[in-house]
Amino acid sequence: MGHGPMLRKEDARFVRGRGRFVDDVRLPGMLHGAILRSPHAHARILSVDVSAAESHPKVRAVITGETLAGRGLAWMPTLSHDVAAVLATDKVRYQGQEVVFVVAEDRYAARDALSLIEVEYEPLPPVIDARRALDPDAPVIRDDLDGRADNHVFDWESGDAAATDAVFASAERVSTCDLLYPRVHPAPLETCGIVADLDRITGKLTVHATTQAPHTHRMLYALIAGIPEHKIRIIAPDIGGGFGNKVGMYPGYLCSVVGSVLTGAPVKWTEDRSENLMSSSFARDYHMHGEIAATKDGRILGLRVRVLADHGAFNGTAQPSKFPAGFFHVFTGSYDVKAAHCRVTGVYTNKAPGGVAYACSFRITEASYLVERMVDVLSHDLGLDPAAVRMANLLRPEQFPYACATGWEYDSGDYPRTLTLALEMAGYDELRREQAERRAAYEATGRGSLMGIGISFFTEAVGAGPRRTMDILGLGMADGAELRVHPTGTAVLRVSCMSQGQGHETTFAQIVGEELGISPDDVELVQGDTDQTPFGLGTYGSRSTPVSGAAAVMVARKVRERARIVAAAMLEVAPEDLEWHKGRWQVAGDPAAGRTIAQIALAAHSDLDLPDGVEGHLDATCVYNPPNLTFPFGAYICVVDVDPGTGQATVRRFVAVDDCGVRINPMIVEGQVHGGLADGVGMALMELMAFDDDGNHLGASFMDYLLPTSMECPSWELGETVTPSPHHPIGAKGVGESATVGSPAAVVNAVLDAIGVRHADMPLTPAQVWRAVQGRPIRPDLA
Ligand code: MCN
Ligand code: CUM
Repeated sequence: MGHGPMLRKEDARFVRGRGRFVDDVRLPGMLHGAILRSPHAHARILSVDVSAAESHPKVRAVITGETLAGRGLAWMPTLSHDVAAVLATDKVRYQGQEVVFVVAEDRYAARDALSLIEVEYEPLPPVIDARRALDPDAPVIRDDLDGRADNHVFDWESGDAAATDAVFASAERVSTCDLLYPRVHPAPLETCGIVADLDRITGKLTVHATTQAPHTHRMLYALIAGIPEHKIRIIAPDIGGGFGNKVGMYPGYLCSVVGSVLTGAPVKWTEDRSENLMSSSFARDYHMHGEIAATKDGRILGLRVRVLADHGAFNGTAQPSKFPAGFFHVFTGSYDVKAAHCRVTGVYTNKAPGGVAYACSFRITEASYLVERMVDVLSHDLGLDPAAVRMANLLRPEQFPYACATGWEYDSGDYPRTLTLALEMAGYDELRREQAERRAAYEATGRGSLMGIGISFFTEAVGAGPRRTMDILGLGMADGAELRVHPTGTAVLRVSCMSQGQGHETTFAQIVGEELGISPDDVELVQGDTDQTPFGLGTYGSRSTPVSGAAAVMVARKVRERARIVAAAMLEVAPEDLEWHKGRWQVAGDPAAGRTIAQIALAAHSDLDLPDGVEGHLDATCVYNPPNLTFPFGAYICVVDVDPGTGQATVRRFVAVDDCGVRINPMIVEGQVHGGLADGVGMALMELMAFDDDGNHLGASFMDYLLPTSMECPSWELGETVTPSPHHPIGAKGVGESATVGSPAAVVNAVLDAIGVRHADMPLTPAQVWRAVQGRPIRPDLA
């Protein structure tokens, strides 16, 4: 009844242009905000003169850092135990930082008024290269923090250092490599925006906003602005892509709220593309030193990693609070290693804050890229086939549940089966033969193109998370769900998570349909409105299926049990005499005597005599606290053609075999994988947030920050294996970030395999590949 490749309900409105996004919200008397941003990466603010802007005939309010300071709002807490400036008071700390917020009668007037503002800056030397951030003479960025004498944010480690050192000391082979996972940006098509509306009579704040986590935002407004939480309603309408960009709290949101408080009118603020790219949460920026220990025949023994993490000017990463490096410590990946250890040092730089975004699964992107690159480096050094090295080291099915060296318990997997399928689909041996022929021809004639085959095998940990170990701002990561079946048998499910394009209206209806034996068309999803949905932490870290999805299953099962009691009363039998069969409760041994959910729902609202203690109606609530994360995995194989003369790499084929346990909607899962594979091609070959030495942002438009299009992507070849999660009620694992996590390494491995180079950093643009072919140093900053 439920699971299967059902077409997406939401597409009926999206393909007709009838989606309703934040920028479509128009309230009576609505005003418009615009932000004056810093042109400097690091500068002291000497004076701010807004008098000319204030006298603009259409300007209704001008908000400066001083205005906010008067209300105790110039700084806000981040999700990572730091504070971030809302509007700068003392210094600006990155180019594009928010300095003044203007509220005017229309958007053009607000923008015009920005040019009337005079800010006097005293430029300071910036810290742009994270590797220089801890130099003794580096300028101190966060002199606002008490007693801060350097740019150090945190040190964090995981794994057993001594055991790892011992493994390395006795290993036959140690390969090392320095890798940069460059700064990239989630770049959703819809930028961030808000309409804030404070009703001065009721005291109620209604916020329409682009948010992946409406309930978390409600609490943040309560904590930051001091508005009682029951007087705050967050509405997230349709969202045009989030990708982690819409998890955190941005200055523009708070300024719009203050603007509404000051003017008594609703205030809309919508970012433009450059603002989104320059100031909203970026992703990655991990400088990694990897070491891999192995026997001379390629048996992996241990991994050791040092990371320098560029967190920008404020530590605003959004992840479970006990994990400052997110889930990076899953870096042993899919392999059975004896010991592993990582140490991560976070530093401040004069760049925008962020770090955890872009389908990252809380830094598993970085971890997966690291280990999959290191396995190829090892294979290269030992002269072994990278597919064979992976196959020899993959965890075996009988090792699950598997406790890895850094403390995770992988729930389930059959890795060799998945890799074998991918190799078969790709025709791996034939590809290697073709590669050898092409290389021989190229070497003989100096002409033609080279080809490369890149493999990656990833394991993710998604679905945060168990309350006992995971929280955000002290909130345990459990999700509520409410389900109500109407008298005529159709149902409404209310959830706390928030779709940004993942198709939840369809898949959550399918979950309930499957559990209750009704059509998914008869189940409506209510999401993205805190006044109408139960509490929960939101959609990121691919947690919707593992957590809210499980809550939906459990609440439907509760309703089903309630229905059983009603059905028993209808059929005048004991509830124990009933069995659930193909969507009905029926009498064991008498299949003709049964009742569907629709029949039961009507009876539950009727004059039927119900047993004592049964209240009638057909509904339930539940809160799901996951016992563990889910561990989806997959094997990816990329085939590229490289023109050594121009350095141009073209992805010819991409085979992706994903295992996300039971698939609720296989078509949507494939769509998620397609999107993530495109992300991987983009990051591996094109995407880069670049800065010059002064901290000027060099990629603040889509002319400079290059996103992949269908022109750069092949026709994806997908396969699947299904290893259910043993602890999820329907065996499903999250999949929304799998392909973004797994694919960059496959593309990079393929390009480097083609040109026979041990390592070069992303993005492998034609210029970079050409330099690598020529044996010249790679300049990621100039990519
Ligand atoms: N699904 C399924 N069977 C499974 C697993 C998932 O049918 N075994 C379906 C789900 O029901 C859901 C979709 O696949 O419709 C993704 O589910 P899940 O893996 O639970 O991920 P989330 O819904 O929590 O989505 C979050 C994830 C993240 S964190 C980022 S970042 C990302 C991603 O989703 N952002 C996206 N994919 C995106 N896709 C779109 N279109 N837009 C974004 O902003
Ligand atoms: Cu890290 S991006 Mo998603 O978790 O929203």
